[in-house]
Amino acid sequence: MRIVSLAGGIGGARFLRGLLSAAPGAEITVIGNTGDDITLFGLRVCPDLDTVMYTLGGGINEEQGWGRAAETFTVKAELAAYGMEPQWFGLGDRDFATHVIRTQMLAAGYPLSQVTEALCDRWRPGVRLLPMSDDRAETHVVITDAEGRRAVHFQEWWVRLRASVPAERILLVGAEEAKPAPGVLEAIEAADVVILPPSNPVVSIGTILQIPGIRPALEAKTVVGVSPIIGGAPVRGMADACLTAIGVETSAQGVLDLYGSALLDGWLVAEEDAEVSLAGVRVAARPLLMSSPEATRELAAAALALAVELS
Ligand code: FO1
Repeated sequence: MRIVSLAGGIGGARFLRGLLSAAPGAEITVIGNTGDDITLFGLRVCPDLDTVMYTLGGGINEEQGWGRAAETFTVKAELAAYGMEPQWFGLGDRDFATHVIRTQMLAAGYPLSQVTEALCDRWRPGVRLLPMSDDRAETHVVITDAEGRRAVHFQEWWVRLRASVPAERILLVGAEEAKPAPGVLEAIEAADVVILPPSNPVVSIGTILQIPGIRPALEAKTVVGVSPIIGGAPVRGMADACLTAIGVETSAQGVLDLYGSALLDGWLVAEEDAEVSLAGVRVAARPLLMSSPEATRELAAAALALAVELS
Protein backbone atom coordinates (compact mmCIF):
# COMPACT_ATOMS: atom_id res chain seq x y z
CA MET A 1 0.00 0.00 0.00
CA ARG A 2 1.23 3.51 -0.85
CA ILE A 3 0.65 6.10 1.85
CA VAL A 4 1.43 9.83 1.70
CA SER A 5 1.61 11.84 4.89
CA LEU A 6 2.18 15.57 5.39
CA ALA A 7 4.34 16.19 8.43
CA GLY A 8 5.52 19.08 10.54
CA GLY A 9 7.47 18.83 13.73
CA ILE A 10 7.25 16.78 16.86
CA GLY A 11 3.65 15.48 16.75
CA GLY A 12 3.89 14.57 13.09
CA ALA A 13 7.18 12.71 13.49
CA ARG A 14 5.91 10.73 16.48
CA PHE A 15 2.73 9.80 14.60
CA LEU A 16 4.80 8.62 11.63
CA ARG A 17 6.74 6.28 13.93
CA GLY A 18 3.37 4.74 14.81
CA LEU A 19 2.32 4.60 11.17
CA LEU A 20 5.52 2.72 10.25
CA SER A 21 4.83 0.11 12.90
CA ALA A 22 1.12 -0.09 12.03
CA ALA A 23 1.82 -0.64 8.33
CA PRO A 24 5.23 -2.32 8.14
CA GLY A 25 4.87 -3.30 4.49
CA ALA A 26 3.56 0.05 3.26
CA GLU A 27 5.50 2.47 1.07
CA ILE A 28 5.28 5.76 2.97
CA THR A 29 6.18 9.12 1.45
CA VAL A 30 6.39 12.02 3.88
CA ILE A 31 6.00 15.56 2.55
CA GLY A 32 7.85 17.65 5.10
CA ASN A 33 7.21 21.27 6.04
CA THR A 34 10.08 23.62 5.18
CA GLY A 35 8.38 26.87 6.18
CA ASP A 36 10.20 26.69 9.53
CA ASP A 37 13.59 26.64 7.82
CA ILE A 38 16.07 29.32 8.90
CA THR A 39 19.63 30.35 8.03
CA LEU A 40 21.80 30.76 11.14
CA PHE A 41 25.56 31.47 11.18
CA GLY A 42 25.47 30.94 7.43
CA LEU A 43 24.00 27.43 7.81
CA ARG A 44 20.61 26.29 6.52
CA VAL A 45 18.55 24.63 9.27
CA CYS A 46 15.44 22.59 8.36
CA PRO A 47 13.83 21.82 11.74
CA ASP A 48 10.80 19.84 10.57
CA LEU A 49 12.74 17.73 8.06
CA ASP A 50 15.38 17.03 10.71
CA THR A 51 12.77 16.17 13.35
CA VAL A 52 11.23 13.56 11.02
CA MET A 53 14.66 12.26 9.96
CA TYR A 54 16.05 12.03 13.51
CA THR A 55 12.82 10.66 15.04
CA LEU A 56 12.40 7.87 12.46
CA GLY A 57 16.17 7.34 12.21
CA GLY A 58 16.63 6.85 15.95
CA GLY A 59 18.70 9.96 16.65
CA ILE A 60 16.10 12.26 18.17
CA ASN A 61 16.24 13.80 21.62
CA GLU A 62 13.09 11.96 22.73
CA GLU A 63 11.82 14.20 25.51
CA GLN A 64 12.49 17.39 23.57
CA GLY A 65 11.15 16.06 20.27
CA TRP A 66 13.74 18.07 18.35
CA GLY A 67 17.53 18.02 18.07
CA ARG A 68 19.84 15.11 18.70
CA ALA A 69 20.06 12.68 21.59
CA ALA A 70 23.20 12.86 23.77
CA GLU A 71 23.79 16.37 22.48
CA THR A 72 26.40 18.89 23.62
CA PHE A 73 26.49 22.65 22.96
CA THR A 74 30.19 23.52 22.82
CA VAL A 75 30.03 25.27 19.45
CA LYS A 76 26.95 27.22 20.57
CA ALA A 77 28.81 28.39 23.69
CA GLU A 78 31.86 29.39 21.67
CA LEU A 79 29.70 31.38 19.23
CA ALA A 80 28.09 33.12 22.22
CA ALA A 81 31.55 33.87 23.63
CA TYR A 82 32.20 35.80 20.44
CA GLY A 83 28.90 37.62 20.99
CA MET A 84 27.42 36.03 17.87
CA GLU A 85 23.63 36.36 17.57
CA PRO A 86 21.17 34.74 17.78
CA GLN A 87 21.80 32.90 21.00
CA TRP A 88 18.17 31.88 21.54
CA PHE A 89 18.18 28.94 19.11
CA GLY A 90 19.64 25.75 20.58
CA LEU A 91 21.85 24.30 17.88
CA GLY A 92 23.82 21.34 19.26
CA ASP A 93 27.24 20.06 18.17
CA ARG A 94 25.90 16.88 16.56
CA ASP A 95 23.11 18.86 14.89
CA PHE A 96 25.65 21.30 13.42
CA ALA A 97 27.06 18.47 11.28
CA THR A 98 23.70 18.07 9.54
CA HIS A 99 23.52 21.78 8.79
CA VAL A 100 27.13 21.94 7.55
CA ILE A 101 26.54 19.11 5.10
CA ARG A 102 23.17 20.52 4.00
CA THR A 103 24.65 23.99 3.44
CA GLN A 104 27.66 22.60 1.58
CA MET A 105 25.43 20.54 -0.76
CA LEU A 106 23.01 23.44 -1.34
CA ALA A 107 25.99 25.68 -2.16
CA ALA A 108 27.22 23.06 -4.63
CA GLY A 109 23.87 23.37 -6.40
CA TYR A 110 22.02 20.31 -5.11
CA PRO A 111 18.29 20.95 -4.56
CA LEU A 112 16.96 20.49 -1.02
CA SER A 113 15.18 17.29 -2.06
CA GLN A 114 18.48 15.69 -3.09
CA VAL A 115 20.21 16.99 0.04
CA THR A 116 17.45 15.46 2.16
CA GLU A 117 17.81 12.15 0.30
CA ALA A 118 21.56 12.19 0.95
CA LEU A 119 21.12 12.89 4.67
CA CYS A 120 18.51 10.12 4.87
CA ASP A 121 21.05 7.70 3.41
CA ARG A 122 22.66 7.81 6.84
CA TRP A 123 19.51 7.90 8.95
CA ARG A 124 17.40 5.40 7.01
CA PRO A 125 14.05 6.74 8.36
CA GLY A 126 12.07 3.99 6.63
CA VAL A 127 10.01 6.54 4.68
CA ARG A 128 10.77 8.64 1.62
CA LEU A 129 11.17 12.15 3.03
CA LEU A 130 10.49 14.95 0.56
CA PRO A 131 10.58 18.67 1.33
CA MET A 132 7.31 20.32 0.33
CA SER A 133 9.36 22.45 -2.09
CA ASP A 134 12.96 22.94 -3.19
CA ASP A 135 12.23 26.65 -3.33
CA ARG A 136 12.62 28.95 -0.38
CA ALA A 137 9.29 29.64 1.33
CA GLU A 138 9.64 30.80 4.94
CA THR A 139 6.99 31.43 7.59
CA HIS A 140 7.26 34.93 9.03
CA VAL A 141 5.08 36.45 11.73
CA VAL A 142 3.93 40.08 11.98
CA ILE A 143 4.02 41.33 15.59
CA THR A 144 3.91 44.66 17.40
CA ASP A 145 6.21 45.03 20.40
CA ALA A 146 8.49 47.65 21.96
CA GLU A 147 10.37 47.88 18.67
CA GLY A 148 7.18 48.65 16.78
CA ARG A 149 5.27 46.63 14.15
CA ARG A 150 7.53 44.28 12.27
CA ALA A 151 7.84 40.83 10.73
CA VAL A 152 10.03 38.30 12.50
CA HIS A 153 11.06 34.85 11.37
CA PHE A 154 8.73 32.13 12.68
CA GLN A 155 11.55 30.66 14.78
CA GLU A 156 12.09 33.95 16.58
CA TRP A 157 8.37 34.15 17.40
CA TRP A 158 8.24 30.44 18.34
CA VAL A 159 11.52 30.02 20.22
CA ARG A 160 12.66 33.45 21.46
CA LEU A 161 9.19 34.90 22.10
CA ARG A 162 7.47 31.57 22.87
CA ALA A 163 4.52 32.95 20.89
CA SER A 164 3.92 35.30 23.85
CA VAL A 165 3.36 38.27 21.53
CA PRO A 166 0.19 37.89 19.45
CA ALA A 167 0.83 37.07 15.80
CA GLU A 168 -1.09 39.69 13.82
CA ARG A 169 -0.35 37.79 10.61
CA ILE A 170 1.37 34.53 9.79
CA LEU A 171 2.60 34.52 6.22
CA LEU A 172 4.56 32.14 4.05
CA VAL A 173 7.02 34.41 2.26
CA GLY A 174 7.68 33.09 -1.23
CA ALA A 175 4.67 30.74 -1.36
CA GLU A 176 3.34 32.05 -4.68
CA GLU A 177 6.60 31.37 -6.51
CA ALA A 178 7.33 28.04 -4.82
CA LYS A 179 6.79 24.77 -6.68
CA PRO A 180 6.21 21.32 -5.15
CA ALA A 181 9.51 19.45 -4.89
CA PRO A 182 10.15 16.75 -7.50
CA GLY A 183 8.16 13.65 -6.64
CA VAL A 184 5.63 15.40 -4.39
CA LEU A 185 2.70 15.57 -6.81
CA GLU A 186 3.59 12.17 -8.27
CA ALA A 187 3.58 10.60 -4.78
CA ILE A 188 0.18 12.15 -3.99
CA GLU A 189 -1.22 10.97 -7.32
CA ALA A 190 0.07 7.41 -6.79
CA ALA A 191 -1.05 7.21 -3.15
CA ASP A 192 -3.76 4.79 -2.08
CA VAL A 193 -4.47 6.98 0.96
CA VAL A 194 -3.28 10.26 2.47
CA ILE A 195 -2.96 10.78 6.23
CA LEU A 196 -2.63 14.17 7.94
CA PRO A 197 -0.91 13.61 11.33
CA PRO A 198 -1.73 15.82 14.34
CA SER A 199 0.86 18.41 13.28
CA ASN A 200 0.30 22.12 13.68
CA PRO A 201 -2.60 22.87 11.29
CA VAL A 202 -1.38 26.41 10.58
CA VAL A 203 2.41 26.48 10.45
CA SER A 204 3.01 22.85 9.47
CA ILE A 205 0.13 21.25 7.55
CA GLY A 206 -1.30 24.64 6.57
CA THR A 207 2.08 25.72 5.23
CA ILE A 208 2.42 22.65 3.02
CA LEU A 209 -1.11 23.23 1.67
CA GLN A 210 -0.06 26.72 0.52
CA ILE A 211 2.46 25.40 -1.99
CA PRO A 212 0.65 25.81 -5.33
CA GLY A 213 -0.61 22.48 -6.63
CA ILE A 214 -0.43 20.48 -3.42
CA ARG A 215 -3.93 21.12 -2.02
CA PRO A 216 -5.72 20.40 -5.35
CA ALA A 217 -3.71 17.18 -5.74
CA LEU A 218 -4.73 16.08 -2.24
CA GLU A 219 -8.40 16.94 -2.76
CA ALA A 220 -8.51 14.27 -5.46
CA LYS A 221 -7.42 11.60 -2.95
CA THR A 222 -8.89 9.92 0.12
CA VAL A 223 -7.58 11.97 3.03
CA VAL A 224 -7.95 11.25 6.75
CA GLY A 225 -6.73 13.75 9.34
CA VAL A 226 -6.02 13.41 13.06
CA SER A 227 -7.11 16.34 15.18
CA PRO A 228 -4.20 18.12 16.88
CA ILE A 229 -6.66 19.67 19.35
CA ILE A 230 -8.26 17.72 22.18
CA GLY A 231 -11.08 19.34 24.11
CA GLY A 232 -10.13 22.88 23.07
CA ALA A 233 -6.39 22.69 23.69
CA PRO A 234 -3.42 21.54 21.63
CA VAL A 235 -1.77 18.38 22.91
CA ARG A 236 1.65 20.02 22.62
CA GLY A 237 3.19 23.08 21.09
CA MET A 238 1.37 26.30 20.47
CA ALA A 239 -1.19 25.49 17.80
CA ASP A 240 -3.67 27.58 19.78
CA ALA A 241 -1.59 30.72 19.32
CA CYS A 242 -1.36 29.94 15.60
CA LEU A 243 -5.08 29.21 15.19
CA THR A 244 -6.01 32.39 17.07
CA ALA A 245 -3.67 34.34 14.78
CA ILE A 246 -5.72 33.27 11.76
CA GLY A 247 -9.06 33.69 13.49
CA VAL A 248 -9.83 30.00 13.90
CA GLU A 249 -11.28 28.58 17.11
CA THR A 250 -8.92 26.22 18.94
CA SER A 251 -11.10 23.13 18.67
CA ALA A 252 -11.42 19.91 16.73
CA GLN A 253 -14.35 21.57 14.90
CA GLY A 254 -12.32 24.66 14.12
CA VAL A 255 -9.52 22.69 12.52
CA LEU A 256 -12.03 20.44 10.71
CA ASP A 257 -13.64 23.55 9.19
CA LEU A 258 -10.20 25.01 8.38
CA TYR A 259 -9.16 21.92 6.41
CA GLY A 260 -12.66 21.66 4.92
CA SER A 261 -14.63 18.88 3.27
CA ALA A 262 -12.96 19.37 -0.10
CA LEU A 263 -9.74 18.12 1.48
CA LEU A 264 -10.89 15.79 4.27
CA ASP A 265 -12.84 12.56 3.87
CA GLY A 266 -12.28 11.43 7.46
CA TRP A 267 -11.45 13.19 10.73
CA LEU A 268 -10.25 11.41 13.91
CA VAL A 269 -11.16 13.24 17.09
CA ALA A 270 -10.91 12.55 20.81
CA GLU A 271 -13.98 11.14 22.54
CA GLU A 272 -14.72 14.49 24.19
CA ASP A 273 -14.98 16.03 20.75
CA ALA A 274 -17.21 13.32 19.28
CA GLU A 275 -19.96 15.78 18.41
CA VAL A 276 -17.95 17.73 15.83
CA SER A 277 -19.28 17.42 12.32
CA LEU A 278 -18.98 18.71 8.78
CA ALA A 279 -21.07 17.55 5.83
CA GLY A 280 -19.14 15.14 3.67
CA VAL A 281 -16.59 14.19 6.33
CA ARG A 282 -16.76 10.98 8.37
CA VAL A 283 -15.87 11.81 11.99
CA ALA A 284 -14.59 9.02 14.22
CA ALA A 285 -13.87 9.42 17.93
CA ARG A 286 -11.16 7.53 19.80
CA PRO A 287 -8.26 8.22 22.23
CA LEU A 288 -5.75 10.48 20.46
CA LEU A 289 -2.96 10.76 23.04
CA MET A 290 0.29 9.28 21.72
CA SER A 291 1.24 8.31 25.27
CA SER A 292 3.23 5.22 24.30
CA PRO A 293 4.52 3.53 21.16
CA GLU A 294 1.55 1.11 21.37
CA ALA A 295 -0.98 3.95 21.70
CA THR A 296 0.67 5.72 18.77
CA ARG A 297 0.63 2.59 16.65
CA GLU A 298 -3.06 2.01 17.44
CA LEU A 299 -3.89 5.63 16.59
CA ALA A 300 -2.06 5.37 13.27
CA ALA A 301 -3.75 2.03 12.56
CA ALA A 302 -7.15 3.59 13.23
CA ALA A 303 -6.43 6.49 10.88
CA LEU A 304 -5.24 4.08 8.22
CA ALA A 305 -8.26 1.79 8.66
CA LEU A 306 -10.64 4.72 8.28
CA ALA A 307 -8.81 5.90 5.16
CA VAL A 308 -8.94 2.42 3.62
CA GLU A 309 -12.64 2.12 4.47
CA LEU A 310 -13.35 5.52 2.85
CA SER A 311 -11.20 4.95 -0.22
N1 FO1 B 1 12.68 24.64 19.75
C1 FO1 B 1 12.78 25.36 20.91
O1 FO1 B 1 11.77 25.57 21.57
N2 FO1 B 1 13.99 25.85 21.35
C2 FO1 B 1 15.13 25.66 20.66
O2 FO1 B 1 16.20 26.15 21.07
C3 FO1 B 1 15.07 24.89 19.44
C4 FO1 B 1 16.22 24.60 18.70
C5 FO1 B 1 16.11 23.77 17.58
C6 FO1 B 1 17.24 23.39 16.87
C7 FO1 B 1 17.13 22.56 15.76
C8 FO1 B 1 15.87 22.09 15.36
O3 FO1 B 1 15.77 21.27 14.31
C9 FO1 B 1 14.72 22.46 16.06
C10 FO1 B 1 14.84 23.30 17.18
N3 FO1 B 1 13.70 23.66 17.91
C11 FO1 B 1 13.80 24.40 19.04
C12 FO1 B 1 12.35 23.22 17.52
C13 FO1 B 1 11.80 24.03 16.38
O4 FO1 B 1 11.65 25.37 16.70
C14 FO1 B 1 10.45 23.37 16.06
O5 FO1 B 1 10.70 22.02 15.96
C15 FO1 B 1 9.84 23.63 14.73
O6 FO1 B 1 10.37 24.65 14.03
C16 FO1 B 1 8.33 23.76 14.97
O7 FO1 B 1 7.78 22.54 14.73
